Order: sequence, then structure tokens, then C-alpha cells
Amino acid sequence: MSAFTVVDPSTAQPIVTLERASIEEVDAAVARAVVAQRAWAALAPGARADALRAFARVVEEHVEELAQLEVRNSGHPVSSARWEAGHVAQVLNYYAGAPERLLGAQIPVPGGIDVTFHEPYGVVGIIVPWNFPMTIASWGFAPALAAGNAVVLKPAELTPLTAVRLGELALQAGLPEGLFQVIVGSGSVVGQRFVSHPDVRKVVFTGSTEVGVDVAAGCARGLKPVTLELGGKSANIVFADADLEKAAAAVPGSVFDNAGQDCCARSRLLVQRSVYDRFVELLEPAVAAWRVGDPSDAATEMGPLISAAHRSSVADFLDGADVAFRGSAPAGDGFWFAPAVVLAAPGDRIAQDEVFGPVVAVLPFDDEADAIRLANDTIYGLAGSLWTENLGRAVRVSRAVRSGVLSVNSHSSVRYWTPFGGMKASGLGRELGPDAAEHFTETKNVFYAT
Ligand code: TAP
Repeated sequence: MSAFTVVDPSTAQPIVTLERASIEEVDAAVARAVVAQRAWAALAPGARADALRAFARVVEEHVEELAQLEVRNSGHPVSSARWEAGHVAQVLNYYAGAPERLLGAQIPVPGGIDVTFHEPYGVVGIIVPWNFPMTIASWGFAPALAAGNAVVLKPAELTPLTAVRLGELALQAGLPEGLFQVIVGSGSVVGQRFVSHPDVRKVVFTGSTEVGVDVAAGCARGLKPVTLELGGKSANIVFADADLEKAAAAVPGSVFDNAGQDCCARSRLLVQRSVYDRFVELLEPAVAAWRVGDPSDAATEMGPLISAAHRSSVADFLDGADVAFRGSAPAGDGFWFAPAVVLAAPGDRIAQDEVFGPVVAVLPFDDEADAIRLANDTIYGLAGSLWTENLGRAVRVSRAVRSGVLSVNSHSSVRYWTPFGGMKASGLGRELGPDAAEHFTETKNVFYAT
């Protein structure tokens, strides 16, 4: 066992010291989960639905507490943190509808009856990053539980507090002991043990592409399915025929939200050359107006970065870069970083690598084909936006960009009832939407001879 300290990123002050779980403790948790899962899967679907609705209700009753905890632990602005906590309750309510709708098929065969069943995997291991600790956890645990699995959840060491509280709230809501366990510890110990443990039959990993590849390789050795939600370098494409004022006003929210620590951040801004200068001009006041500061203030739009180490990795990207202008950031001990707009060329590191900070690279393009080529000029394929008033162009470009989640004249990416996930190096599999509970089951086919 070893201890680590959780820090408030807006003050750099310690909040609490926690113990890291050992491999033996992970194994004991998985053993409890195996027992709990058998009883859970044997319940009537309606009873599982009721239990998830009860969990949702308790989360709803604790939205303010969870939000305040996230403000301290992650530096999220309180208005975002309230949305995130409410979103967890919505995701639970949505997947509470799934147990009674996991329908198999009856397939015509000669000499009998053929039926398919959606069987839960058993124990699902969920590994979560630090950028959206509550919401991303819920995208895994709600459908996994709905489908009849038990869950062991590992939050990131930087941001474990809301996940630990959700584990307590699950018990308070009456979920059985052992069914949903939150295990605090390092990725290399707890996360790796989820990957290697023979009784963890499916893994959901959200985090960097580098670690995701290792997790997938480990899962392949254990022949277990894995869902990967990884990095991104999403394009925000602005055509000359767009509503330029509207598109420019939306840029800060599309890339500086959560201080750019967002896998869907539209961190490459592609602007048609004929309106490039005008658009950059429109951008400057929008960036200046972006409110960076105390996350507990309801008017704040952006808080600090998550850690000192992360801030220096973001700052490295500005070394030698052509910074057009920056927004503001408070002075003080927190891990503050003023948003930056950088003029870039396609091959620049800042136009290729995920910064995961409030930095946007602006690149010009000539025509529709050039825009598509540039948008796809990345190893990633998670999200993206395009701005145009031409419907045909919107259809052509949205079909040609290799990304899992796109929005036209908008930068919205996440709705719990629509599928979410990445192409290429951004991931494997999809979360959310109507099919996610089914992804936590494997199909059994049974033939009954008559
Ligand atoms: P990572 O360093 O990859 O960590 C993610 C999680 O994996 C943490 O809980 C971490 O634990 C754990 N982990 C680390 N090494 C591991 C290993 N060898 N085996 C198993 N688990 C391990 O990512 P991060 O820095 O926290 O998050 C940022 C990245 O996540 C960005 O690339 C971002 O784009 C991506 N992300 C993607 C999405 C979607 S939905 N596509 C959403 C959010 C974030 P500890 O850190 O506690 O050791």
C-alpha cells in the first residue's frame, strides 16, 4: 500500500491523502463482484431497472454535493460540474430502460425453435481518465449494470473523489454490496489488473491512445473484448458561406471548454482562405471575452489545468509557435493557463499532436476537397464540426470526414441517447445511445428441438 495526495488545481493545495489499492485488494474486489453479479443477473429485469432508477434518484439528490466536489478536485467551473452530475443521473435513468428491452431474436429453423439471448459478460472493469471523472464513468457503469454485469471502476489518481462518492451513493440507493465497486489506485497496478484478471470479462478504457494500445494488447492476450475511447485532434471547418459571426462566437466553447482537456476539443480550426483574415479578426474578441477564473463562480467558463506537470506539457506547445493572441487567466497558485490562438501549418506539431489544453491551431484551406483532406490529415478521428449554409456541402463533408461524432453549425458532441466514439486512433467501439447496453452482453444462440 502507498499513499498519494489529491490536489485542488485552482489553489495547488492538498485536499486529502488516499491509499492506493494493491493487487490483492483488486482481486478481493473482483471476487466480491463475481458473487454479486450472479445474484444481480438472476433478478427480474424490472427489479434491475428499479434499482438503477433508485441510484439515479440518489444521484439527483446529491447533484450539488457532487458538483462542489468536482469543482475542488478537477477545477471544473461549477455550472459545468452541475451539468456533469445531473448527466450521471440522466444516464442512469436512460439505461434503467434497458433491462426490459434487451430483446433476443427468434429465428426460423427447421425441426425446432432457435432463440438468441443477451448474456452479461460477468464483471466489467472500467478505467477512467481525469478530464471528466463522473460523466465518463457513468457511460460505462450505467449500461454495464443495466445489462446484468457487476462493475469495478478505477478513477484516475488525479481525480478520484466524485467516483468514490458515486460508489457510496450506489450503496445508499440500495445497490447490492460488491455490484459496483470503486477502486482507487494507479493505472499500472489497478488498471493493469483489470486487464489481466481472468474474471474481468470486459474492459472499458478511456484515456490516451498510447495507454489504450497497451490495454488492448493485454485484453487480446486474455481474449476479452475492450472498448477504447482515446485521444483526438478534431477539426472545426469554417467555410466562406457560413454564418461567420456565429461560428466565431462558438470557437471558444468548442476548444477551451474544460480548459481544452476534452477529447472532443476542436483543436484544429480550418478556415477557408477567402475569409481567413476576417475570421481571425472575429475570433479575437470572442477569445478575450472567454471567462477564465475561480471555478466556484457561476459565471466562470474555464478553470485551471489539472496539474503543474500538465500545464508545462501544454506550455511546451507554444514554444516557437506563432501565437496570434491569448485570452486571460488569473495569477496565483493554481495551474492557470491563458487560452491561446496559434497560426499553424498542417505539418506543425501543434497541428498534429493532441495538446489537451486551451490552445487552438488555425489553418487556412482553399476549397471543399482541401478542407476534407486537411480534416483527415491526422491519426485521430473522434469529433469535429463544420460550418456552412450549403446543405449539399454539409452532407458531402460530414460523410467524408473520418470521425465518429460530427456536428454541423454546432459544436455539440455528447447526448446520452446518441452514440459516441472514435475512428482511427481515437478508439474502438461506441458508448451511449440505444445500443450501449447490448455492448455489455454476448449473444447466446439456443436451438430447442421439437
Ligand atoms: P491516461 O494517462 O491514458 O490515463 C487514463 C486512465 O488509465 C487513468 O485512470 C490511468 O490511471 C489509467 N492507466 C494509466 N496507465 C495504465 C495502464 N498501463 N494500464 C491500465 N490503466 C492505465 O490518460 P489521461 O491523461 O488520464 O487522460 C487524457 C487522455 O484521455 C487524452 O488523450 C484524452 O483525449 C483521452 N480521453 C478520451 C476520451 C474519449 S471519450 N475518447 C474522453 C476523455 C479523455 P492513473 O492516471 O490513475 O495512473
